[in-house]
Amino acid sequence: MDARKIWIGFLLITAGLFQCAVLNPKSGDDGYGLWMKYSPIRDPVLLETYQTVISSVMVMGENETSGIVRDELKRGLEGLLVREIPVAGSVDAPGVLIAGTPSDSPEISGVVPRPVLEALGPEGFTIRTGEINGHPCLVIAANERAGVLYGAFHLLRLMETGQDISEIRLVSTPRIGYRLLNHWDNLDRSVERGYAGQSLWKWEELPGTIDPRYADYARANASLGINGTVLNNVNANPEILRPEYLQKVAALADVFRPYGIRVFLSINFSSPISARFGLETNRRGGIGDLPTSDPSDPAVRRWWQDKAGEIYALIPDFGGFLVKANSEGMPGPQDYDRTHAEGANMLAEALSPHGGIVMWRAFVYDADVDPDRANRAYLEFVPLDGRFAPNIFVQGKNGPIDFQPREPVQPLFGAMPQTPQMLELQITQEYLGHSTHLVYLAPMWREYFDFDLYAKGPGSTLAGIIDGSVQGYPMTGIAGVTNIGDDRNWCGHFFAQANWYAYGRLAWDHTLSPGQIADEWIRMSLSREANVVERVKSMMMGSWEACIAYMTPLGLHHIMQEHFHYGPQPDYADAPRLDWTSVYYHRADSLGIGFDRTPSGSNAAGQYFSPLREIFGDVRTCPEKYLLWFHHVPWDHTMKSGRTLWDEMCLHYYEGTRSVDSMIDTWESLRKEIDPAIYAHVRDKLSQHRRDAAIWRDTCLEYFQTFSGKEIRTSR
Ligand code: BDP
Repeated sequence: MDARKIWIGFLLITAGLFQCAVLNPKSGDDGYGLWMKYSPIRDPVLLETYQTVISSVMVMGENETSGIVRDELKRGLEGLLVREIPVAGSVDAPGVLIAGTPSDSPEISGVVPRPVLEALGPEGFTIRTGEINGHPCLVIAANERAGVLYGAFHLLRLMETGQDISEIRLVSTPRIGYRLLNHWDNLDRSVERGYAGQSLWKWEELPGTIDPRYADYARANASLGINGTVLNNVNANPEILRPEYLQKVAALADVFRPYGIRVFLSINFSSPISARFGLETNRRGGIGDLPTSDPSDPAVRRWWQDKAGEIYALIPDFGGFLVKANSEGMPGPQDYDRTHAEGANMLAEALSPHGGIVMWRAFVYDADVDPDRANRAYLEFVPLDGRFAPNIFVQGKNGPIDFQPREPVQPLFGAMPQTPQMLELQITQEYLGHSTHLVYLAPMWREYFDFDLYAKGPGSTLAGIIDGSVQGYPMTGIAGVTNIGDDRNWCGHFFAQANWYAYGRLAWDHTLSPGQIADEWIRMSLSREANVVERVKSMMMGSWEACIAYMTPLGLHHIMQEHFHYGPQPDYADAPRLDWTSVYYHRADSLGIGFDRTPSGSNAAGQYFSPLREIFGDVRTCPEKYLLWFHHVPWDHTMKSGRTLWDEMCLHYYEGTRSVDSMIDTWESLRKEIDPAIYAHVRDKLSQHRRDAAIWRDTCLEYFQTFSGKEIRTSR
């Protein structure tokens, strides 16, 4: 063998060893287990208390869900308590954990008072201590099986986060009815705005092969109380409604059902059209045999009714349709001079006999409606209030533009009192650094939930509108555009798992604080050491404001790269339409910067209820976080700090990047206390994050400086 071959052999072996050491998930935590790690409780006092309260489990009922509950409790408790937890058949000793519904078990009705059970509704649960046959026991009770599962996960969460359960009397019910994930997954397994690999759904293998990961996905969602999932992209391919795809959808629904999760589909409004007809209004070609999809045409209505019948024959608990219509080139009722309401009502009519709903998106921004994109959804939808069938939600994004790092709340919320409005949040970080930047989104969602729209006077928060308490909606819903893909760690960035977690927790209970949610997530996913928890929490809690500061401070928005939406591109001007460009949004010129949305400009401020319209409309009262959203402000304008707008903007950009530096310092200080694989993964992400943040800062400031003509100040 010559020396060259020996050398190549040596290189190959070294590369192999490196791969095993660095890439082999077994060498550390690969993140697959999410927040359900159930690592042993180290605090001896706590361990002993828990061991006294629980020594065996008894899950009532013989059905798939009770099997899942039994397995989860056994797995969780054995992990946490480091001992075997036997399955009991009766209560003849202290410490039995009993879980079930009153119909599955007489013991439950004996130990949980009837009014408590009644107050739980279909999905709520109670966890309480009690006594059966003279023995102290712990009970998880719910009226429906999914509630028992939610209760089981909640008990494990309480234990993982070190809560006292020795005298527990807890009742928990969801504040919002439909708690959904929206997948923007395409049938070719690409994911629109997905940064964590391909779609989980292996359409080519379904329905014959069921990837075990589907159940893991359902389990993770059930642990948060998520009760539905829209499987495919809102830019929907009509193929999804073909019989062969419906078989695949039904196979997924079968996996999810025992976890309390219903499936929904995004549909293409042109589905009934034959590919032979009308390709101008039907950019993909439909799957039907009709020349039109006009909602007033009886044949079109019948087509949808038949399709609904076909779906429900396969999936009796099918949830309904999500629809993006007349938006970004998608077909819709306006192609036939019909309204959004007429289009939605046709689908609602088809689904209603089966109990299904329509989620009709309000993400529309037709340039003919108003010159300012921010005004358009309100102008199109408010006049339609009262014209939607009862099983329709109008689903709106949180802000009037598009999932920007920060937006004021979409003024449409609260302005359609007769139409249940569903809130759409984006968990995937389309505009917040994809799966590279560490941005914990719960503080952002908290700000949106707490935003007072004054729709019925003070206290009309977005949360109150969505949960129906402000306007009394008969049904309530929330959707989160997922960040999940087939990457081993599900979300691309380990910390992006916290956003999935936080979304689910807030969908169940929007009153939770971001700090509490972060605390739980860290303890369950990373470490229970108090000083690790505190340091990691500090990284998470400041991360959203940091991102805003180095990307789009003080109300700036949509100055990111065209289409890709990752890096900065403030000089982007060359689009087919002005309202797709950065210069349209920031409006920087020699006098100042920002979008005049006061009555002297586009008057988007005027779409809000009083006193918000006055507050936002006046540069003296407009909160500085929204300043450049609503006002074109001179570079020398004096800010609350006493600095000029220009200096303040420089300061924000620099403080944003400095926050990323301190996140890195904090993470490095944790090196010895964190699983090595997670440590290395996050460290690598953070170093790219730091580079990106500096690029954002320098690109934006250098570009805006060409207008302001002022010196860039890097510190206070
Ligand atoms: C934008 C995304 C685009 C989506 C669209 C939507 O850039 O990919 O299709 O929203 O929500 O944010 O329909």
